[in-house]
Amino acid sequence: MKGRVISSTGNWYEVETSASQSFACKVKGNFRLKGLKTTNPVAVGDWVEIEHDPRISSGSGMPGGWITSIDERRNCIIRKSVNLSKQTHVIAANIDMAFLVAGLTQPRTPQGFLDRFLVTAEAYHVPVCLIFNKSDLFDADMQAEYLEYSRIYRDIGYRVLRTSTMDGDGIGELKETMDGKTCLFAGNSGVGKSALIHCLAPQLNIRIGEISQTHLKGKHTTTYAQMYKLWGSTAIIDTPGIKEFGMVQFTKDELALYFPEMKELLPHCRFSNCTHEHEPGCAVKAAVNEGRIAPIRYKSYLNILHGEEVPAPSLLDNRQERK
Ligand SMILES: Nc1nc2c(ncn2[C@@H]2O[C@H](COP(=O)(O)OP(=O)(O)O)[C@@H](O)[C@H]2O)c(=O)[nH]1
Ligand SMILES: [Mg+2]
Ligand SMILES: [Zn+2]
Repeated sequence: MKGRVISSTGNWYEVETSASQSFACKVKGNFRLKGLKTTNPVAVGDWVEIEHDPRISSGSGMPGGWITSIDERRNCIIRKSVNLSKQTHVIAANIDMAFLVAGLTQPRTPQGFLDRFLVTAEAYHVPVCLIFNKSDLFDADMQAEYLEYSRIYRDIGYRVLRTSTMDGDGIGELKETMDGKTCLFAGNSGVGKSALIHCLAPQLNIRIGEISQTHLKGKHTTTYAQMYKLWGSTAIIDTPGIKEFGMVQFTKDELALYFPEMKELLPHCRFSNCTHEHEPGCAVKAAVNEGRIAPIRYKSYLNILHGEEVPAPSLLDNRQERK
């Protein structure tokens, strides 16, 4: 049977089949040995092949089974394993789109945060939709700022939406954008992630990004991602307990590859190891000077290059709200 991993507690994986039946599965032993330097061979979001086995029981009441194979992943999000520093832990796999909820007011999301998030998502091959929420609070200046942001980010290939959970602005468009996708919501605390999820699926009593009481009671310090169905095949992956995401290891000469508007220009720089900062014959700088690259994006590039910005934002819902 084919199914999708919707939650995991380390040893057990809950797999939902296309017939909406859930199985508590274990992974065949030889699987674990197959080389990969990850602490978990299977992650939430993975598409897997399972075999029902009545002898297997997790005590959860679900029928038991074995995961016998995993489909190739289109992308995955990883972090360094807590205990074994050389190993990585796959947090979630096969994310169709990450939604970065941003604020222009109450709170404001720094633009450097947006760009760092986008760089990280590019490195992970996860498409992004930017959501400017709380549009009911926008005054004329913020509205102008929103239009400027949407022009800049749409130009380089990102989807940009404006929403309000108060008056319903843009919620229909957001639903359309999410439809049929496995989504991940991120954004700094207070921007309205929980409110948006509640708007989208009021029937679901999920508290995205918040560690549930049951998790807190457990002795595990690590919590695991969980997939929730919103409607149809539309789902959201929640990743409680993970604050930082700064595990994308890229070298400085790779950085421009994660700026879509710079990527295509790179072959035209005079020097193949151009940092696009002060070299002569730099195609990126020429594009900035000619207005083909937004100055704020170039500034973010330089900030990240010099590591002067705030720590990398999480591609995962962050935990700042937890006291
Ligand atoms: N005015 C306004 N307030 C909002 C909107 N969305 C959320 N809020 C409020 O912003 C605060 C933080 O929202 P919450 O969903 O908890 O943010 P989270 O930390 O990103 O999950 C709450 O008081 C919400 O009621 C919105 O579209 N407009
Ligand atoms: Mg929240
Ligand atoms: Zn250059």
